[in-house]
Amino acid sequence: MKIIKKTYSGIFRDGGAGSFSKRRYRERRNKLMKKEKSLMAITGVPYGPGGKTVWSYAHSPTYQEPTIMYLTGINQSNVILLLDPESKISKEILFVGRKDRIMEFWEGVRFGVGDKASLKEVQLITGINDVRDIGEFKDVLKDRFSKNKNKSLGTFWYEGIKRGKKVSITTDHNYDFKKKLAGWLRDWKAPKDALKNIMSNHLELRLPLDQYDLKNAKKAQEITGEGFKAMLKNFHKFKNECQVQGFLEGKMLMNSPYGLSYPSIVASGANATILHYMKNDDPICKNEMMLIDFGVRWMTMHADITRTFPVSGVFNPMQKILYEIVLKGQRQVEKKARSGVTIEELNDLCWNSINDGLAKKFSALGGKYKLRYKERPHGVSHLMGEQEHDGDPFRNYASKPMKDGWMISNEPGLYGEFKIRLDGKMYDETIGIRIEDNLVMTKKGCLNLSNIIPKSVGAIEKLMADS
Ligand SMILES: [Mn+2]
Repeated sequence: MKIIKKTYSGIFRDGGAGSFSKRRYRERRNKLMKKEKSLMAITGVPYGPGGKTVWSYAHSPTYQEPTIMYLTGINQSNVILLLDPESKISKEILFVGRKDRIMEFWEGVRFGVGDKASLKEVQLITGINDVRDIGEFKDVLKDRFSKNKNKSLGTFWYEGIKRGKKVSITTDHNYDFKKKLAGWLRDWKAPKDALKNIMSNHLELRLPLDQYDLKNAKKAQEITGEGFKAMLKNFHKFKNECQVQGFLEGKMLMNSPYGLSYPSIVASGANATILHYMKNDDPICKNEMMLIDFGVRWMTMHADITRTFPVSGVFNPMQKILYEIVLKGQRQVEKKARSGVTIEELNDLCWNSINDGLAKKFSALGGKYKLRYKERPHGVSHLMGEQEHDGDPFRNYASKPMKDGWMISNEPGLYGEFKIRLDGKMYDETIGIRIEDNLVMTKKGCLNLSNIIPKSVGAIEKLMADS
C-alpha cells in the first residue's frame, strides 16, 4: 500500500510558532479588532498559481495576500476573513470553498467545507472555530452589517499620498473586493462613508517583527548567505549571467520550500547600471564587476540582499575605490539606523556620504565620472516583512519615525561611467555597485541580519581566491 505523504502542511504557514501558532494568529486578530472596534472583511487571493495567469508566470509556492497570511497563516486561494468585534456569539468567521475532489486531482490537497478533518486542521492552526462556505459570505455580511452599531465596514486596500494627492492601488484583488463591498453597501442603503480602510491599523501591527518572524528572517539570511558563498566559490565555472543565477537560486531553493523573495538580478558590467535588470543572459567578462540582487523566503519572511564583486576575483584599484565609497555610505546608515529615526534621514546621510566620497576619494585623485541620475538613484531603504517590499507602496512611511522591530533594507548604490589614471594605468568602466543588507530596528541601534554574508573587499577576494 502506498502512503500519501502530504496532508495540509503545504497549505499552512504556522510562522515557525508550532503549537503556539493558534495563539499567535488569534492575538494578531484580537489586536486588530481592538484598534478597529468594528466589523471587517478581508479577502485572500482569489486564485492560486496557474489560475487566470499565463503559465510562464505561474509558479510561486507562497502566494497568499500578506494581510490574510499575517492574520491566519493560510496559503490557499479563495478565503475571506470576517471579524466582528461587537458580536457576542462569533467574532471570527473564516469563509472557504467546498472540498473539491476533482480539483484536488489536478492541484493537490486543499481544505474545504464538507471535510471535517481538514477543517479541524484549520481550527488547530488559525484558532478560528467558525468556518463556513464562502457561498454564504454575502448573506452573513448583510446580517452582521445590519446589526452593526457604527454602520461601518472595514476592509484592506492599498492607499496613500502621492505628490500631495490621495491615491489607491486599483489593480489588485484587494481593490476588486473593496469595489464589490462598496456595491453591496449601496444596495443595502448604507451611509456613504460606511466603508473604511483598515490599512494603517493593520500595517502598524504587522510591521514590527515578532520573535518568530525574527527567527525566520535570520534563517532566510543564513540560506541566502550560504547560497552566495557557494556561488562565489564556484565562480570560475560560470561563463554567463544565467549560470550564476541558476547555481545561486538552485542552492537557495534546495534549502527552502518557501520560494525566492523575487527573481534575482544578475548583472555584469554595464548591465548593473540597469536597476531592475532581469535579462540575465549576457556572457561575463574578466575585467567587469558583477552585481547580484537576490534572496530567499523562510516561512513568511524575506531576505533581500545585494552584493557586487569583481569577475576576476580581485578588485582593480578603481573598482576598490568606488566600492569602498558605497560601503562607507552603507556603514554610516547602519550606524545611524534605530527606532525614532526616519528613512528620509537615512537617505540624506547615505547619498551625502557617497557624493562626498566621490568628490574627496575619486575626483581628488583625478577621476572623471558621469552618473546615470541626478543626486540620488533610488531610496536607500524600504520596509520589509511579510513582503520583500512591505508597508504602504507609496512609501509614506519614509517620513515617519521608525519603530522597534521594523525591518528595512540598507542599499546604497553607485551607477555610471568612471575613468581614472592610477599608478600609470588607465581605468575606464561603466559600473553599477550596490551593497544591500537587512536591518531590524531597536531603541539602541539596529541589528544587521546580513552581517553573516561577506561584503568587505578582503572577505570577497578571499572567498574568490578559494574558488
Ligand atoms: Mn531591496
